[in-house]
Amino acid sequence: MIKNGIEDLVIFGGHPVFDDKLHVGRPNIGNRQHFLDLMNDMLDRRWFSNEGPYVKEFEKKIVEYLGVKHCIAICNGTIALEIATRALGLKGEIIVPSFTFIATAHSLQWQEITPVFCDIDHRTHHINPKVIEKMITPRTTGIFGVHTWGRPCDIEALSEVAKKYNLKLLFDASHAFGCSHNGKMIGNFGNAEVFSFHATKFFNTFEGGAVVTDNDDLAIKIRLMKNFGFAGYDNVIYIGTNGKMNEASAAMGLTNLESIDEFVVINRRNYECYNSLLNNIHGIKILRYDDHEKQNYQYIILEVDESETGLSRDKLLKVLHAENVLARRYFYPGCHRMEPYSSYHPNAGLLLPETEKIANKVLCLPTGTSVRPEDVIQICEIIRFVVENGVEVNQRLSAETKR
Ligand code: T4K
Repeated sequence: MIKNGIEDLVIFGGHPVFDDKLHVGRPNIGNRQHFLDLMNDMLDRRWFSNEGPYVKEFEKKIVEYLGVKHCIAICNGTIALEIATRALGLKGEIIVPSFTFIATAHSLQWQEITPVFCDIDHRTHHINPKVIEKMITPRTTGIFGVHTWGRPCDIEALSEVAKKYNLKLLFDASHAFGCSHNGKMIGNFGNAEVFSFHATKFFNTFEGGAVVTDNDDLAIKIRLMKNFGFAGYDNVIYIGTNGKMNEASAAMGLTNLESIDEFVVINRRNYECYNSLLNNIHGIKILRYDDHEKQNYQYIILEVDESETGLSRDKLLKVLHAENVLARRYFYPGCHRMEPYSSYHPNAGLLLPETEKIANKVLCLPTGTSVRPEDVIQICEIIRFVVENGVEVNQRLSAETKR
């Protein structure tokens, strides 16, 4: 490692370990030529959207891959959440974790449904089913579980609460494409599950998403709603929107589906490398995946315990960014601390102690097919070096901030 003393850190005047920026969320890309061939055919065909042949094939392949009855491809995950919510007839209040990407909450508020933020279990980072019952009111119509980091939330417990109170259960499975729970692919649970296929996701269609469900009537409704509510020419039977996936996205999806196993192999290699190099650093905990299930290993998640490292997550982040390692604080500061929610309920944090604790500790590191093992080794060496010199780095950063 090239750092002999803390003055070698870029933040104190040294040279960066990486010349180019290393991002979290660099897209995984399948066979380029295959994609370009599909694009050529698409241009020849002059069919770009509106249930084109690639979208139909893509939906069929997703149905086969997940073992679900229906897949409706959508233009992105946020619109997919909105459409699924509306098609399920949800209104009033829906219980959601605050520790999630803002789109989970916004997809509800956009429809004037109130997201009621529920605390997480700090061990799993998932909505805590034990707390949910306390948040149910006569206005509650549903629960959103989020399979954060691709690890399934407590599906059985959530299903029980939903059944007991006659609530709909929808899963935001944006992180969990290609993952399983008890051997069954994510996509098969609750009333419906929603995926994001955004560029930064394990599996991407540039922008994109899908709703998957086994419910025939719900699937028909979603399919109509994503096309303005049109049921044939000149006949609109629901309020709808434009949620259609375009053909270029579907072609990217078809291309990437063929390489999905290779993406997993690379992500797993990176995860194992991170895991072995970081697991004995005091105050740094890496989130583990259950190797008995199918995983996509897309998120390398650390919890930084300042009482042991001597410096906060935010200071570690600052040092890493200076070295061109663009780690991210997903999902800081929690939806309840963002607008409009923080104005509506300024004291919501009092009911979300675990969310607040985890949102202040979590750091997400770069992985994916663009990240090489030698990059991972270097990133881990920087982290080890900074934590080993945590007290000194902290003091110096604090002194510089005061100046
Ligand atoms: N629910 C959950 C739980 C979600 O995580 C998300 C999306 C959704 C719902 C909504 O699904 P979508 O409507 O997005 O399909 C990013 C993504 O934009 C967002 O899709 C994702 N979650 C979220 C976790 O991360 P930002 O604001 O952090 O994006 P940004 O622009 O900072 O990009 C992230 C990193 O990725 C950057 O470091 C650069 C890199 N990047 C990004 C793009 C777009 C690339 O290298 N290439 C690219 O093409 O939200």
